[in-house]
Amino acid sequence: MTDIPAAARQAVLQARHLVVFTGAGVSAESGVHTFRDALTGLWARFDPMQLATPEAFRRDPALVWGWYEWRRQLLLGVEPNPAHRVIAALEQRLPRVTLITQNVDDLHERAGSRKVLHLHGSIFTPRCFDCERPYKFEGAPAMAAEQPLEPPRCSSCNGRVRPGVVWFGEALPEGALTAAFSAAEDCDCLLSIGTSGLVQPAAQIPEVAAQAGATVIHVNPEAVAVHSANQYSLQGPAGRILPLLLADD
Ligand code: BV8
Ligand code: ZN
Repeated sequence: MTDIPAAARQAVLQARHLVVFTGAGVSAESGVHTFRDALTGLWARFDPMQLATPEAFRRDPALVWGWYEWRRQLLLGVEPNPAHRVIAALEQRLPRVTLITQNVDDLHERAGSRKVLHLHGSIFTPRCFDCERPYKFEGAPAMAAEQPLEPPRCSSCNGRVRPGVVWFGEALPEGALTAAFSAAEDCDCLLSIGTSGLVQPAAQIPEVAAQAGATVIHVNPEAVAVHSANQYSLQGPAGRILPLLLADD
């Protein structure tokens, strides 16, 4: 049983302003592939970095759209896990919580989190690649397996519809990014859950909080290098570690 150092638990439960910063690992126990999982099927031959770009979509829209529809279909079949639920419970309990996610799923919202800053957009908000007009999905994708799928067309300009995510080489949404950085500067505790910290500029968020003097706590089955007394690496799956924060309540 991984117990949580009392000082780390206290820093979270007594935070004036807690920032929760999540990556793909927070959804792993819901059965959602992280980026570093070996992807199955058609996608095993492609590196997500090569699929999640505007160039890839221009080059082969059906391959990219098929990849996202496969992921959306998987997401429609999974549930939030205890990690998502503890994060939603912390929002109810603490004076101020800012939830920042790199994930494009809606599991935080489905677990009850009310305000989620999506730094990399959402798979559930497609729009026209040309005129940016939002597109409304007509029901669930009907994919027997991972396969290329021709994207729908925009009703006003006939452009191809693209996923509502931020691709590599694309700017992050201004509002969410500004709010995320100012929350990191203001918080007194930051919980970083399930991220490999490789993608910029999101990966700077925990560092900004640490520089501002916040206690920074990493939750990850892999040890995260910590360099000061007010940083902690809680090694283990988020679905098991996070409930310990609220244990013996
Ligand atoms: C930008 C949406 C500028 C899409 C994503 C060099 C060359 C080219 C580009 C760059 C470069 N250097 C920097 C860049 C910029 C680039 C970048 O950072 N590249 C990296 C790879 C080097 N960044 C960008 O391009 C960004 N845009 O910079 O724009 C600009 C400015 C103005 C105008 C124009 C342009 C945009 C980046 C956003 C990309 N989109 N997602 C989609 O989802 O398909 S990124 C995507 O990958 C995710 O959103 C996430 O951010 C990232 C994956 O990271 P993680 O979430 O950490 O997941 P990962 O799988 O890596 O790790 C999972 C972790 O969980 C692991 O640590 C694992 O141990 C842990 N775990 C596993 N199980 C559990 C667990 N933890 C807890 N519990 C468990 N059970
Ligand atoms: Zn259009």
